[in-house]
Amino acid sequence: MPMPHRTFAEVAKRRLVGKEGSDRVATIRVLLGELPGYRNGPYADLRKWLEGELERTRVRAKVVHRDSLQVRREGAAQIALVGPPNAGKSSLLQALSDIQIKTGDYAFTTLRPVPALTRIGGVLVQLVEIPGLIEGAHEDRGGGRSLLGVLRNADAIVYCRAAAEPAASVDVVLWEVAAAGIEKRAIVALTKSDELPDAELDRVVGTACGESPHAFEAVVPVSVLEDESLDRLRDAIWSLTGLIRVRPRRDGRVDDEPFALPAGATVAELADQVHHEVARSCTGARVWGPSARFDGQRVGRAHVLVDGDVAEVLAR
Ligand SMILES: Nc1nc2c(ncn2[C@@H]2O[C@H](COP(=O)(O)OP(=O)(O)OP(=O)(O)O)[C@@H](O)[C@H]2O)c(=O)[nH]1
Ligand SMILES: [Mg+2]
Repeated sequence: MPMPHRTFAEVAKRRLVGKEGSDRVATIRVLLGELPGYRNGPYADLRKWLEGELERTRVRAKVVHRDSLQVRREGAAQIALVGPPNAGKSSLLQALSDIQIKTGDYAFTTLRPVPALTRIGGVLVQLVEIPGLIEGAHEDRGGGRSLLGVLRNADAIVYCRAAAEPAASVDVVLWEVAAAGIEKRAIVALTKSDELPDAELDRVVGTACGESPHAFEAVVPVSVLEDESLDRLRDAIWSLTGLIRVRPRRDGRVDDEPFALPAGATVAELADQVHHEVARSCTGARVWGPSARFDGQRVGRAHVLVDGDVAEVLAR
């Protein structure tokens, strides 16, 4: 008995997440081998889709070759990590995801933008370390223009600064980003916070923004040695995305995987993410959580959802 085609499609998509190049091609080949050989119907459609993916993966591999700085977007949002050399960007990337990346006690360990996925409250968010922004980057020193190009595509920025270093250590990076005309929501991560005693750290948090004209939404001390500080950074990064998490409820069961929706999203928009068809027939929802006045409140299509809600879409 072959796997139901819908299940197969889900499994296939899951197995392809985060894979590129030869790795992705190999996975697609295996999937094609597992697919029943019907000539029409849903399995034939899946075959067509997988063959298309094979072709698109090959094209992308060539493009990546020519312009290796492009970062393919994945997840609900893309957040850039920038900062002076040796600030601990790669270490944060590693601590927040499961990638293995070179870290080192010297400048310019990382030479290209490195993406990694991190899960925040059940939603995947892409982090990208953007290394090597040096003075003159906006005039293309050190290949700065394409690095700044990657930054321009991001949704928000985490400026990384070692807590024990002076505030001025991020000035060059701030200045280059501003000179490139890039303005985005941003926070400061005060990295390696374990290197300072608490009292000293409090003082640094209070003065972290220095003379900088940038408005930071938060200053978060963080150490890769302290899981709690990493969770606080995750929360701050989530706020930067401007998204809300809503968990769908179906047949009395709450799904673990939330939907990520733009802040201010309504029940109708949630229904649209569940399925376009559902959006049309949706009459409202039952809501649990912060936007509900009581558990299971019946609301209309225009009800505005908030982060942490659980909603059961009602359809005709
Ligand atoms: N004590 C302590 N050391 C850290 C922490 N995070 C990073 N480091 C150290 O700081 C050094 C630099 O870390 P990296 O993660 O390579 O820094 P980076 O910003 O990626 O550096 P470049 O890619 O070279 O620009 C390494 O020796 C790390 O072990 C931390 O939370 N605490
Ligand atoms: Mg690095």
